[in-house]
Amino acid sequence: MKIERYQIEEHNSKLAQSHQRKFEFLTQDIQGTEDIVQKLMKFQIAIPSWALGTGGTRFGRFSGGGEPRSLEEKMGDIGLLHQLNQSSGAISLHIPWDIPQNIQDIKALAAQYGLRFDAMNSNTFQDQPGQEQSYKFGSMQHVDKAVRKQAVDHNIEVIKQGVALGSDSLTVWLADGSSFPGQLNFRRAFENTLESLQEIYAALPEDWKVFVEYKAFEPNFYSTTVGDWGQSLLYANKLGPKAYTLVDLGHHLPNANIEQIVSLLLMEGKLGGFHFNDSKYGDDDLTAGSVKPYQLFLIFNELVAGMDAKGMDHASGLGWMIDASHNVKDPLEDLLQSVEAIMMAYAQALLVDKQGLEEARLQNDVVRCQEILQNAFRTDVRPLVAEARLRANAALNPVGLFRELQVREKLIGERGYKTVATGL
Ligand code: LRH
Ligand code: MN
Ligand code: MN
Repeated sequence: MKIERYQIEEHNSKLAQSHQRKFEFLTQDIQGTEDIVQKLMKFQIAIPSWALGTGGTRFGRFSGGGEPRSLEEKMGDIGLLHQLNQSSGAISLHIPWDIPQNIQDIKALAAQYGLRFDAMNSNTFQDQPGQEQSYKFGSMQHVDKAVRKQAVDHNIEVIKQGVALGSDSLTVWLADGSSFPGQLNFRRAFENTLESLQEIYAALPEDWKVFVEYKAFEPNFYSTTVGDWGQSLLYANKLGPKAYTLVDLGHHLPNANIEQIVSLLLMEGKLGGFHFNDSKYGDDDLTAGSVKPYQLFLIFNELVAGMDAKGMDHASGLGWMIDASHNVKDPLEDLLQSVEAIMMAYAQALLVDKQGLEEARLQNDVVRCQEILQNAFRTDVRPLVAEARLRANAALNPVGLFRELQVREKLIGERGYKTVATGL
Protein backbone atom coordinates (compact mmCIF):
# COMPACT_ATOMS: atom_id res chain seq x y z
CA MET A 1 0.00 0.00 0.00
CA LYS A 2 1.45 3.30 -1.04
CA ILE A 3 -0.15 6.70 -1.19
CA GLU A 4 0.62 8.49 -4.44
CA ARG A 5 1.58 12.12 -4.51
CA TYR A 6 -1.30 12.98 -6.88
CA GLN A 7 -3.79 11.49 -4.38
CA ILE A 8 -2.62 13.92 -1.71
CA GLU A 9 -2.73 16.79 -4.19
CA GLU A 10 -6.26 15.93 -5.33
CA HIS A 11 -7.41 15.70 -1.73
CA ASN A 12 -5.79 19.04 -0.88
CA SER A 13 -7.18 20.83 -3.89
CA LYS A 14 -10.71 19.81 -2.84
CA LEU A 15 -10.15 21.36 0.59
CA ALA A 16 -7.93 24.24 -0.50
CA GLN A 17 -10.52 27.00 -0.62
CA SER A 18 -12.03 26.34 2.75
CA HIS A 19 -8.58 25.93 4.31
CA GLN A 20 -7.33 29.16 2.77
CA ARG A 21 -10.30 31.07 4.17
CA LYS A 22 -9.69 29.79 7.69
CA PHE A 23 -5.95 30.32 7.51
CA GLU A 24 -6.27 33.90 6.29
CA PHE A 25 -8.85 34.66 8.94
CA LEU A 26 -6.41 33.50 11.60
CA THR A 27 -3.43 35.38 10.19
CA GLN A 28 -5.42 38.62 10.22
CA ASP A 29 -5.94 38.26 13.92
CA ILE A 30 -2.66 36.80 15.10
CA GLN A 31 0.88 37.98 14.68
CA GLY A 32 3.82 35.71 14.02
CA THR A 33 1.86 32.94 12.32
CA GLU A 34 4.59 32.45 9.71
CA ASP A 35 7.11 31.64 12.43
CA ILE A 36 4.68 29.18 14.02
CA VAL A 37 4.04 27.42 10.70
CA GLN A 38 7.79 27.10 10.14
CA LYS A 39 8.27 25.61 13.61
CA LEU A 40 5.41 23.19 13.10
CA MET A 41 6.91 22.03 9.82
CA LYS A 42 10.17 21.15 11.58
CA PHE A 43 8.53 19.28 14.44
CA GLN A 44 8.61 15.47 14.23
CA ILE A 45 7.13 12.93 16.62
CA ALA A 46 8.39 9.37 16.82
CA ILE A 47 5.87 6.58 16.46
CA PRO A 48 6.33 3.54 18.69
CA SER A 49 6.54 0.30 16.77
CA TRP A 50 4.27 -1.32 19.35
CA ALA A 51 1.34 1.03 18.71
CA LEU A 52 0.63 -0.12 15.17
CA GLY A 53 -1.39 -3.13 16.17
CA THR A 54 -4.60 -3.22 18.17
CA GLY A 55 -3.80 -3.12 21.85
CA GLY A 56 -5.41 -5.44 24.28
CA THR A 57 -6.28 -5.44 27.92
CA ARG A 58 -5.90 -8.40 30.24
CA PHE A 59 -9.54 -9.15 29.45
CA GLY A 60 -9.25 -9.45 25.71
CA ARG A 61 -8.02 -8.13 22.43
CA PHE A 62 -10.10 -7.36 19.37
CA SER A 63 -7.98 -7.06 16.28
CA GLY A 64 -9.14 -4.82 13.46
CA GLY A 65 -7.20 -6.70 10.81
CA GLY A 66 -4.44 -5.75 8.41
CA GLU A 67 -1.94 -5.27 11.24
CA PRO A 68 1.77 -5.28 10.49
CA ARG A 69 3.34 -8.71 10.91
CA SER A 70 6.99 -7.71 10.78
CA LEU A 71 9.25 -4.77 11.43
CA GLU A 72 9.25 -4.05 7.71
CA GLU A 73 5.45 -3.80 7.69
CA LYS A 74 5.49 -1.61 10.81
CA MET A 75 7.83 0.74 9.02
CA GLY A 76 5.49 0.63 6.05
CA ASP A 77 2.64 1.77 8.32
CA ILE A 78 4.69 4.63 9.73
CA GLY A 79 5.69 5.52 6.18
CA LEU A 80 1.96 5.92 5.43
CA LEU A 81 1.44 8.09 8.52
CA HIS A 82 4.38 10.23 7.54
CA GLN A 83 3.07 10.67 4.00
CA LEU A 84 -0.26 11.79 5.44
CA ASN A 85 1.09 14.30 7.97
CA GLN A 86 4.84 14.74 7.36
CA SER A 87 5.25 14.92 11.13
CA SER A 88 5.86 11.24 11.92
CA GLY A 89 9.33 10.83 10.49
CA ALA A 90 10.75 8.60 13.21
CA ILE A 91 10.22 5.16 14.68
CA SER A 92 10.99 3.95 18.19
CA LEU A 93 11.81 0.23 18.37
CA HIS A 94 11.15 -2.16 21.23
CA ILE A 95 13.52 -5.11 21.49
CA PRO A 96 12.76 -8.06 21.21
CA TRP A 97 9.21 -7.21 20.07
CA ASP A 98 11.08 -5.97 17.02
CA ILE A 99 13.86 -8.07 15.64
CA PRO A 100 15.92 -6.06 13.17
CA GLN A 101 17.46 -8.91 11.19
CA ASN A 102 19.06 -7.47 8.11
CA ILE A 103 20.21 -4.07 9.34
CA GLN A 104 21.24 -2.79 5.91
CA ASP A 105 17.84 -3.63 4.42
CA ILE A 106 16.03 -2.07 7.39
CA LYS A 107 18.09 1.10 7.03
CA ALA A 108 17.41 1.25 3.31
CA LEU A 109 13.69 0.87 3.97
CA ALA A 110 13.80 3.63 6.58
CA ALA A 111 15.51 5.93 4.09
CA GLN A 112 12.86 5.10 1.51
CA TYR A 113 10.08 6.10 3.92
CA GLY A 114 12.00 9.11 5.24
CA LEU A 115 12.23 7.67 8.78
CA ARG A 116 14.85 8.09 11.48
CA PHE A 117 15.40 5.65 14.34
CA ASP A 118 14.44 7.33 17.59
CA ALA A 119 15.13 5.91 21.07
CA MET A 120 15.57 2.15 21.33
CA ASN A 121 13.54 0.46 24.08
CA SER A 122 14.80 -2.54 25.98
CA ASN A 123 12.52 -5.09 27.58
CA THR A 124 13.34 -6.71 30.89
CA PHE A 125 9.74 -6.89 32.06
CA GLN A 126 8.79 -10.10 30.27
CA ASP A 127 10.44 -13.48 30.04
CA GLN A 128 11.30 -14.46 26.49
CA PRO A 129 11.23 -18.07 25.28
CA GLY A 130 14.46 -19.86 26.12
CA GLN A 131 15.65 -17.12 28.48
CA GLU A 132 17.84 -18.46 31.30
CA GLN A 133 16.83 -16.23 34.21
CA SER A 134 13.32 -15.05 35.05
CA TYR A 135 12.26 -11.44 35.64
CA LYS A 136 9.37 -12.47 37.84
CA PHE A 137 10.94 -10.66 40.82
CA GLY A 138 12.52 -7.85 38.89
CA SER A 139 15.44 -7.37 36.57
CA MET A 140 17.97 -4.72 37.54
CA GLN A 141 16.87 -4.69 41.18
CA HIS A 142 16.99 -8.49 41.47
CA VAL A 143 18.57 -10.11 44.51
CA ASP A 144 20.42 -12.51 42.18
CA LYS A 145 23.38 -11.03 40.33
CA ALA A 146 22.87 -13.46 37.43
CA VAL A 147 19.45 -11.94 36.70
CA ARG A 148 20.85 -8.44 36.88
CA LYS A 149 23.64 -9.39 34.51
CA GLN A 150 21.18 -10.82 32.02
CA ALA A 151 19.21 -7.55 32.10
CA VAL A 152 22.37 -5.47 31.67
CA ASP A 153 23.61 -7.64 28.79
CA HIS A 154 20.25 -7.30 27.05
CA ASN A 155 20.43 -3.51 27.27
CA ILE A 156 23.98 -3.49 25.91
CA GLU A 157 22.80 -5.65 23.01
CA VAL A 158 19.97 -3.15 22.36
CA ILE A 159 22.49 -0.31 22.29
CA LYS A 160 24.55 -2.24 19.71
CA GLN A 161 21.51 -2.75 17.52
CA GLY A 162 20.64 0.92 17.89
CA VAL A 163 24.15 1.98 16.89
CA ALA A 164 23.90 -0.15 13.75
CA LEU A 165 20.56 1.46 12.88
CA GLY A 166 21.70 5.02 13.54
CA SER A 167 19.68 5.63 16.72
CA ASP A 168 21.26 7.71 19.47
CA SER A 169 19.34 6.92 22.63
CA LEU A 170 18.11 4.12 24.86
CA THR A 171 14.95 4.22 26.94
CA VAL A 172 14.95 1.99 29.99
CA TRP A 173 11.62 1.28 31.59
CA LEU A 174 11.68 -1.17 34.46
CA ALA A 175 8.72 -3.04 35.85
CA ASP A 176 10.87 -3.67 38.95
CA GLY A 177 9.24 -3.16 42.30
CA SER A 178 7.19 -5.15 44.76
CA SER A 179 3.58 -6.11 45.14
CA PHE A 180 3.45 -6.49 48.92
CA PRO A 181 4.84 -4.64 51.91
CA GLY A 182 7.98 -6.28 53.22
CA GLN A 183 8.79 -8.01 49.94
CA LEU A 184 11.63 -5.70 49.05
CA ASN A 185 14.53 -3.99 50.74
CA PHE A 186 13.98 -0.59 49.08
CA ARG A 187 17.57 0.55 49.57
CA ARG A 188 19.10 -2.63 48.21
CA ALA A 189 16.71 -2.59 45.24
CA PHE A 190 17.76 0.99 44.48
CA GLU A 191 21.46 0.19 44.80
CA ASN A 192 21.22 -2.89 42.62
CA THR A 193 19.31 -0.94 40.00
CA LEU A 194 21.81 1.89 40.09
CA GLU A 195 24.72 -0.50 39.71
CA SER A 196 23.03 -2.18 36.73
CA LEU A 197 22.24 1.16 35.12
CA GLN A 198 25.85 2.23 35.66
CA GLU A 199 27.05 -0.80 33.74
CA ILE A 200 24.71 0.09 30.88
CA TYR A 201 25.76 3.73 31.04
CA ALA A 202 29.38 2.66 30.68
CA ALA A 203 28.48 0.95 27.39
CA LEU A 204 26.82 4.05 25.90
CA PRO A 205 28.59 5.54 22.90
CA GLU A 206 29.90 9.08 23.29
CA ASP A 207 26.97 10.79 21.56
CA TRP A 208 24.22 8.63 23.11
CA LYS A 209 21.70 9.39 25.82
CA VAL A 210 19.91 7.06 28.20
CA PHE A 211 16.36 7.91 29.30
CA VAL A 212 15.18 6.56 32.64
CA GLU A 213 11.41 6.23 32.43
CA TYR A 214 9.44 6.21 35.67
CA LYS A 215 6.00 4.85 36.44
CA ALA A 216 3.98 5.00 39.65
CA PHE A 217 2.53 1.50 39.66
CA GLU A 218 1.71 -1.50 37.48
CA PRO A 219 2.67 -4.27 37.13
CA ASN A 220 3.78 -3.94 40.74
CA PHE A 221 1.15 -2.59 43.08
CA TYR A 222 2.98 -1.79 46.28
CA SER A 223 6.27 -0.17 45.23
CA THR A 224 8.06 0.63 42.00
CA THR A 225 11.82 0.98 41.97
CA VAL A 226 11.73 3.84 39.46
CA GLY A 227 8.36 5.05 40.64
CA ASP A 228 8.38 8.80 40.12
CA TRP A 229 10.37 11.67 38.73
CA GLY A 230 12.30 12.05 41.98
CA GLN A 231 13.62 8.52 41.78
CA SER A 232 14.32 8.81 38.07
CA LEU A 233 16.19 12.07 38.65
CA LEU A 234 18.23 10.46 41.42
CA TYR A 235 19.37 7.76 39.01
CA ALA A 236 19.95 10.23 36.18
CA ASN A 237 22.02 12.54 38.39
CA LYS A 238 24.09 9.69 39.77
CA LEU A 239 24.66 8.22 36.31
CA GLY A 240 25.99 11.36 34.69
CA PRO A 241 25.48 13.86 31.87
CA LYS A 242 24.24 11.35 29.31
CA ALA A 243 21.36 10.23 31.54
CA TYR A 244 17.97 11.92 31.57
CA THR A 245 14.46 11.46 32.90
CA LEU A 246 11.71 10.41 30.53
CA VAL A 247 8.17 11.54 31.24
CA ASP A 248 5.36 9.25 30.13
CA LEU A 249 2.18 11.25 30.66
CA GLY A 250 0.30 8.21 31.96
CA HIS A 251 2.82 7.26 34.64
CA HIS A 252 1.79 9.53 37.50
CA LEU A 253 -0.45 9.21 40.47
CA PRO A 254 -3.82 10.91 39.91
CA ASN A 255 -3.80 14.73 39.69
CA ALA A 256 0.00 15.05 39.60
CA ASN A 257 1.06 18.42 38.25
CA ILE A 258 2.95 17.15 35.23
CA GLU A 259 3.61 20.59 33.79
CA GLN A 260 5.47 21.57 36.96
CA ILE A 261 7.51 18.36 36.87
CA VAL A 262 8.42 19.07 33.26
CA SER A 263 9.35 22.65 34.00
CA LEU A 264 11.75 21.71 36.81
CA LEU A 265 13.35 18.80 34.97
CA LEU A 266 13.97 21.07 32.02
CA MET A 267 15.43 23.73 34.31
CA GLU A 268 17.83 21.11 35.70
CA GLY A 269 18.84 20.04 32.18
CA LYS A 270 17.57 16.54 32.97
CA LEU A 271 14.45 16.28 30.85
CA GLY A 272 15.16 13.74 28.14
CA GLY A 273 11.88 13.30 26.41
CA PHE A 274 8.30 12.20 26.39
CA HIS A 275 5.96 9.35 25.90
CA PHE A 276 2.79 11.17 24.89
CA ASN A 277 -0.60 9.67 25.59
CA ASP A 278 -3.61 10.59 27.67
CA SER A 279 -5.42 9.04 30.57
CA LYS A 280 -8.39 9.32 32.82
CA TYR A 281 -7.28 6.85 35.49
CA GLY A 282 -3.78 5.43 35.22
CA ASP A 283 -1.54 4.27 32.40
CA ASP A 284 -4.52 4.21 30.04
CA ASP A 285 -2.40 4.91 26.95
CA LEU A 286 -5.24 6.79 25.28
CA THR A 287 -4.90 9.14 22.32
CA ALA A 288 -2.87 12.25 23.19
CA GLY A 289 -5.17 15.16 23.95
CA SER A 290 -8.32 13.04 23.99
CA VAL A 291 -9.13 13.48 27.68
CA LYS A 292 -7.11 16.42 29.00
CA PRO A 293 -6.15 18.72 26.12
CA TYR A 294 -5.63 21.64 28.49
CA GLN A 295 -3.02 19.68 30.42
CA LEU A 296 -1.23 18.88 27.18
CA PHE A 297 -1.21 22.58 26.33
CA LEU A 298 0.07 23.53 29.80
CA ILE A 299 2.90 21.02 29.41
CA PHE A 300 3.84 22.49 26.05
CA ASN A 301 3.64 25.95 27.51
CA GLU A 302 6.32 24.97 30.03
CA LEU A 303 8.34 23.24 27.36
CA VAL A 304 8.39 26.20 25.01
CA ALA A 305 9.16 28.62 27.84
CA GLY A 306 11.88 26.40 29.30
CA MET A 307 13.48 25.56 25.96
CA ASP A 308 13.46 29.20 24.88
CA ALA A 309 15.10 30.19 28.16
CA LYS A 310 17.88 27.72 27.42
CA GLY A 311 18.10 28.54 23.73
CA MET A 312 17.19 24.96 22.87
CA ASP A 313 15.90 23.92 19.47
CA HIS A 314 12.29 22.80 19.95
CA ALA A 315 12.52 20.24 17.18
CA SER A 316 15.65 18.41 18.25
CA GLY A 317 16.28 19.31 21.87
CA LEU A 318 14.19 16.51 23.38
CA GLY A 319 12.95 13.04 22.44
CA TRP A 320 9.34 13.43 21.30
CA MET A 321 7.63 10.06 21.25
CA ILE A 322 4.14 8.69 21.42
CA ASP A 323 3.41 5.73 23.66
CA ALA A 324 -0.20 4.83 23.14
CA SER A 325 -2.29 1.78 22.59
CA HIS A 326 -5.76 1.43 21.14
CA ASN A 327 -8.23 -1.30 21.72
CA VAL A 328 -11.25 0.14 19.96
CA LYS A 329 -9.83 2.48 17.30
CA ASP A 330 -7.92 1.83 14.13
CA PRO A 331 -4.32 2.23 15.39
CA LEU A 332 -3.25 4.31 12.40
CA GLU A 333 -6.18 6.71 12.66
CA ASP A 334 -5.53 6.97 16.37
CA LEU A 335 -1.87 7.84 15.81
CA LEU A 336 -2.86 10.52 13.30
CA GLN A 337 -5.12 12.00 15.97
CA SER A 338 -2.36 11.87 18.57
CA VAL A 339 0.14 13.63 16.32
CA GLU A 340 -2.46 16.29 15.46
CA ALA A 341 -3.22 16.89 19.16
CA ILE A 342 0.48 17.26 19.98
CA MET A 343 0.99 19.70 17.12
CA MET A 344 -2.02 21.71 18.26
CA ALA A 345 -0.77 21.91 21.84
CA TYR A 346 2.62 23.02 20.52
CA ALA A 347 1.04 25.67 18.26
CA GLN A 348 -1.10 26.98 21.12
CA ALA A 349 1.95 27.19 23.38
CA LEU A 350 3.75 29.19 20.70
CA LEU A 351 0.83 31.64 20.74
CA VAL A 352 1.12 32.46 24.43
CA ASP A 353 1.95 36.10 25.08
CA LYS A 354 5.03 35.32 27.15
CA GLN A 355 5.99 38.86 27.95
CA GLY A 356 2.45 39.70 29.00
CA LEU A 357 2.35 36.61 31.17
CA GLU A 358 5.59 37.51 32.93
CA GLU A 359 4.36 41.05 33.57
CA ALA A 360 1.05 39.79 34.93
CA ARG A 361 2.92 37.37 37.19
CA LEU A 362 5.08 40.15 38.56
CA GLN A 363 1.95 42.11 39.38
CA ASN A 364 0.26 39.07 40.90
CA ASP A 365 -2.52 39.63 38.39
CA VAL A 366 -3.88 36.11 38.55
CA VAL A 367 -6.90 36.89 36.39
CA ARG A 368 -4.71 38.27 33.61
CA CYS A 369 -2.43 35.21 33.81
CA GLN A 370 -5.37 32.92 33.22
CA GLU A 371 -6.70 35.14 30.41
CA ILE A 372 -3.37 34.98 28.62
CA LEU A 373 -3.08 31.21 28.83
CA GLN A 374 -6.66 30.58 27.88
CA ASN A 375 -6.59 33.06 25.01
CA ALA A 376 -3.93 30.87 23.48
CA PHE A 377 -5.60 27.60 24.41
CA ARG A 378 -8.97 28.65 23.05
CA THR A 379 -7.60 29.77 19.70
CA ASP A 380 -8.49 27.33 16.98
CA VAL A 381 -4.99 26.60 15.69
CA ARG A 382 -6.05 23.82 13.35
CA PRO A 383 -5.55 26.00 10.25
CA LEU A 384 -1.92 26.61 11.32
CA VAL A 385 -1.24 22.91 11.71
CA ALA A 386 -3.00 22.21 8.40
CA GLU A 387 -1.00 24.94 6.67
CA ALA A 388 2.24 23.35 7.91
CA ARG A 389 1.10 20.06 6.42
CA LEU A 390 0.05 21.65 3.15
CA ARG A 391 3.45 23.25 2.70
CA ALA A 392 5.17 19.96 3.50
CA ASN A 393 3.10 18.13 0.82
CA ALA A 394 1.07 16.27 3.40
CA ALA A 395 -2.71 15.98 3.59
CA LEU A 396 -4.89 18.82 4.82
CA ASN A 397 -7.07 16.24 6.56
CA PRO A 398 -4.98 13.13 7.26
CA VAL A 399 -7.73 11.01 8.83
CA GLY A 400 -10.11 12.06 6.04
CA LEU A 401 -7.67 10.99 3.34
CA PHE A 402 -6.87 7.76 5.19
CA ARG A 403 -10.55 6.90 4.94
CA GLU A 404 -11.06 8.21 1.39
CA LEU A 405 -8.24 6.02 0.16
CA GLN A 406 -9.52 3.05 2.17
CA VAL A 407 -6.06 2.46 3.55
CA ARG A 408 -7.16 -0.04 6.18
CA GLU A 409 -9.22 -2.04 3.70
CA LYS A 410 -6.20 -2.23 1.41
CA LEU A 411 -3.92 -3.31 4.25
CA ILE A 412 -6.39 -6.05 5.15
CA GLY A 413 -6.36 -7.08 1.47
CA GLU A 414 -2.57 -7.31 1.54
CA ARG A 415 -2.02 -8.81 4.96
CA GLY A 416 -5.22 -10.57 5.78
CA TYR A 417 -7.78 -10.10 8.49
CA LYS A 418 -6.28 -12.27 11.17
CA THR A 419 -3.02 -10.54 11.91
CA VAL A 420 -1.32 -9.98 15.22
CA ALA A 421 1.30 -7.31 15.57
CA THR A 422 3.87 -7.85 18.30
CA GLY A 423 3.62 -5.49 21.23
CA LEU A 424 1.37 -4.97 24.17
C1 LRH B 1 5.29 1.00 30.40
C2 LRH B 1 5.54 1.69 29.09
C3 LRH B 1 7.02 1.69 28.73
C4 LRH B 1 7.10 0.47 27.87
C5 LRH B 1 5.84 0.63 27.05
C6 LRH B 1 5.41 -0.54 26.25
O1 LRH B 1 3.97 1.18 30.82
O2 LRH B 1 5.03 2.99 29.12
O3 LRH B 1 7.37 2.83 28.00
O4 LRH B 1 8.25 0.38 27.12
O5 LRH B 1 4.89 1.01 28.04
MN1 MN C 1 6.07 4.64 28.17
MN1 MN D 1 3.12 3.08 30.09
